Amino acid sequence: MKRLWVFFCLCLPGIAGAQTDSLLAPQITDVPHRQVLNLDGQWHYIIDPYNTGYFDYRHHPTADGFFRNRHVSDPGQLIEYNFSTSPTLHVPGDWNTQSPELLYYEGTLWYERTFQFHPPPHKRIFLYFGAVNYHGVIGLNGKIIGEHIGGFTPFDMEVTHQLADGRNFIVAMTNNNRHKQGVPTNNFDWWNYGGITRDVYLITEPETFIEDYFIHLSDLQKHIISGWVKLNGPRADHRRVMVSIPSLKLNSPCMTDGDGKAYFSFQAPNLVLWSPRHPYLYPVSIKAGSDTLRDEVGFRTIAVQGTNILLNGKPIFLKGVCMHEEAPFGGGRAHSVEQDHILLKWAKNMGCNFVRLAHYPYNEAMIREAEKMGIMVWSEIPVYWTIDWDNPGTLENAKRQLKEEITRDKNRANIILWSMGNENPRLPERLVFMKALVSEARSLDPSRLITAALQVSGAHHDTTYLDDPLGADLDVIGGNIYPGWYGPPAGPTARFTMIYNKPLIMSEFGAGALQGFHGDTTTRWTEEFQYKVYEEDFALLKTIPFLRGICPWVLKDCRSPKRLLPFIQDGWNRKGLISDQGIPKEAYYLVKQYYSGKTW
Ligand code: GCB
Repeated sequence: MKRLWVFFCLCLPGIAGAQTDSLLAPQITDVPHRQVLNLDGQWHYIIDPYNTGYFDYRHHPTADGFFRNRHVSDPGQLIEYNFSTSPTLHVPGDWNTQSPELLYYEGTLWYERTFQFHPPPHKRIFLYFGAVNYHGVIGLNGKIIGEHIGGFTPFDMEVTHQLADGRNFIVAMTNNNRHKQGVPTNNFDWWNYGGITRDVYLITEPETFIEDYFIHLSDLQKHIISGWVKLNGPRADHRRVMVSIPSLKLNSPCMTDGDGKAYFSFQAPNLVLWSPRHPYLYPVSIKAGSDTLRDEVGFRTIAVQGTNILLNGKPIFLKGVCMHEEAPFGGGRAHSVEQDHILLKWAKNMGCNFVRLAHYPYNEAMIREAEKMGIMVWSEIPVYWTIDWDNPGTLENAKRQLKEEITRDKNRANIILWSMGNENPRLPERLVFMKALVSEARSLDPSRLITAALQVSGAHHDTTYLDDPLGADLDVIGGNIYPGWYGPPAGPTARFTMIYNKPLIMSEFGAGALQGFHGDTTTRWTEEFQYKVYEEDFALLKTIPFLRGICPWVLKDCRSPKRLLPFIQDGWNRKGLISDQGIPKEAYYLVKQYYSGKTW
């Protein structure tokens, strides 16, 4: 029954915008510290624009189609696909940049790989995907075991009883079609990289194991650390759990309740706090029965007071930059710590203590790397521009992605802001949708600040106004402005005002330039033009008394099929401060200069 449902879901675009986790296991967190078999590498693939993999040779729909991974057993047999003689793609990685014929491809692509595994006794095994963009249906040894919608968050399935001793195979149907009712919808300004874009692991756990935990500094004055631990398995209830910070000689025992959840709270005197200047992480261990899980955790508080953002009780200014999760040289989805490190290093060298990870959740390694480097993070879900506000399935989908993001990253000290979306139009139905997301985020994680990148409503004389009603529900207002690029330049008398007595982050501003193209400051696309826009923007920004952070758009030129101007754009959004080949433009040095002198 479930399998047929999957088939119909794939074929009916109306349903494909919705999210299902009916076949998925609860989300396992802290995956980098678990015992895994890494299934990255070369996977066979079949491009299937007509969804043939769901039909048999008589053109009858079948639920398991290519998932069976059949091979001819006699030479007269008709089987019109063969994974083992098909080409390969590297996992993790987008398909677009691995083969010229796939650069613009949107549709279904099947992946297959075999692996050897000997299931150990008395263990539970989970198959984990870091991300599949946008829709993934996963099969193991010929049977569908899970389905996920949403291109930037992880999911896992328990496969303890589906694994064979020895040879096993996975077949994954992946589909990156854009949908009106999807999150994001069918119109966005980045490359729709398809495929298995993040790591694939087999996770081995004891029968009862630590599924998830939350640990944070809940009281700055009293140095109270609190949180919870969730066990999964037959012996999850009424069990002893020990939370320890060995370097502080702190051990906090607690007991799980009838739902397998244990709450703890303890005092940690002499705690060294996490901050960009001193991104200190403590080894933390959690022990429950035969399972021990480790992590490195930073402790800090984040709050708002009037128009100030307080990190560990002290006002901070966020010197940021917007990013896309795109490889530093030449584009493609970034998927390795090395790539992440280069991007973050570029930001850090420019003087950043903050990055806006626009417009979707990035890979976990990126967040952890930024945490080690002392870079604070704005993390966002892809509720971008206009989406299908009235569609309950779309709201469910957005909430699910938000939950998966927060579940994965809630223990990262550097994430200070959850962003609910970007530049959404001011419609009554959008307000209802966004308010629902804000209250979902607050109930999932009351310890962080909530923001969104809002559009300004226009300018009157020289004054730009921000009065989006969503601002009333946010802790920090994000504002996107493009004077001098999409509108008239910000002249010397330009001013910015908003109706909220809250901190403002100018979450986007900037201009395009083709690196190496020089001319005068009136010639669009020259580095000089971009530089001049930045000079004018900085002059305006200095006049805003409630400004508490800025993140220019964008760190590096990024691929976008919407950017069509020949010889200048050629499929790239050129607002990067750094070129697609990693070369800084003039404006990069201007931002660096501002950040080095900035004592706001
Ligand atoms: C925006 C969007 C961003 C675009 C950028 C641009 O306002 O938030 O995704 O790429 O403008 O370059 O126009």
